[in-house]
Amino acid sequence: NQDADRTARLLGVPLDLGANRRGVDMGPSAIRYADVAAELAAAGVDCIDDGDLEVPRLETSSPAPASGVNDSDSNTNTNSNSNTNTNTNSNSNSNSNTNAKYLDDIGGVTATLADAVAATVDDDTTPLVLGGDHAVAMGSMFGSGRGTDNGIGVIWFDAHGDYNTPATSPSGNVHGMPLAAAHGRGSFADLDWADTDAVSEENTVLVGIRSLDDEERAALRESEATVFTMREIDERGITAVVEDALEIATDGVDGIHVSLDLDWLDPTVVPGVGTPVRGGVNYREAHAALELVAERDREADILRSMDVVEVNPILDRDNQTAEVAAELAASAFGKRIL
Ligand code: 6HN
Ligand code: MN
Ligand code: MN
Ligand code: MN
Repeated sequence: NQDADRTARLLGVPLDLGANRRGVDMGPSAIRYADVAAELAAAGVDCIDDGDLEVPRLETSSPAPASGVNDSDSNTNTNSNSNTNTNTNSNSNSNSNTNAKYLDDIGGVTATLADAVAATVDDDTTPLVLGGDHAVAMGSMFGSGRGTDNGIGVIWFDAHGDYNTPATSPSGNVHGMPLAAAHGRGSFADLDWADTDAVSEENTVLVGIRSLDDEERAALRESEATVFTMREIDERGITAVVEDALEIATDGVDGIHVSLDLDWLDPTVVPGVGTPVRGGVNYREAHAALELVAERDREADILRSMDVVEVNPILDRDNQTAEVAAELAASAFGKRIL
């Protein structure tokens, strides 16, 4: 054990409304079963487990929003029934969020999570949010950045960009949208639960990306975010890329949020994810990346919050994806070999 000055607070969010695969709601349970608390203890981190947030069940939720907001983006994907809308509110385009399934319920959960994350950070404790699908990261980021003067940076370890909006999403699944929401893009700018000041766009870095939708790619290109694809990792190696990511993410902000989608790794290492994409980082590269986060944190106290998401026990084998999630969280929180 190393001496630690850090306390982690586990916040489980068994949300699957943002993904189209059922099973990711069991992620928090599987990560606890993989003994994340013991992994953190081995990193010298005290661990408080706050249990799980209450999350609406898919069976009793409605995918359509109770109240849409206007989306000014060019919109090729919304339902074709917008003309038959009885239009009880003043928006002529009030159906534009119908292409974001369960967005109202997800907004409720992320607002609650944001409060819990903000309170945890205020308490000088580091939230470790256990997903759940990647939509939970909205709550992590909005809460972590709340009340900061300069916003926070974000490092987004993922196969995907998660930069769709309700107007551009080909699937309607909100787990493909959280980073766009953090930047206040599209109709997210009008949703009262989306805190568009929490995250600094220019301090946002995506690492290991290998799957983008066409409109999502265009939006990322014109954004101020930095994208390091797998190609950069092939050419320059994981440590050089993550050093750059840390430099960019931490510059002039009040700390960073680290968001780890397990599908960042190669599916041969982590079979238990709902949207696998071949060609991800291997086990050792993943650890090197998160160890670099911890190293920078020891120097400059940069890590405000983290989430580990998209663990799907139904698709997993012998809980190995949950185990990798727990181990990687420990690396980010400072576990050392020597
Ligand atoms: N994730 N780009 C696809 C979509 O449906 O928007 C996939 C998103 C995957 C999201 O893995 O967190
Ligand atoms: Mn992903
Ligand atoms: Mn993701
Ligand atoms: Mn600290």
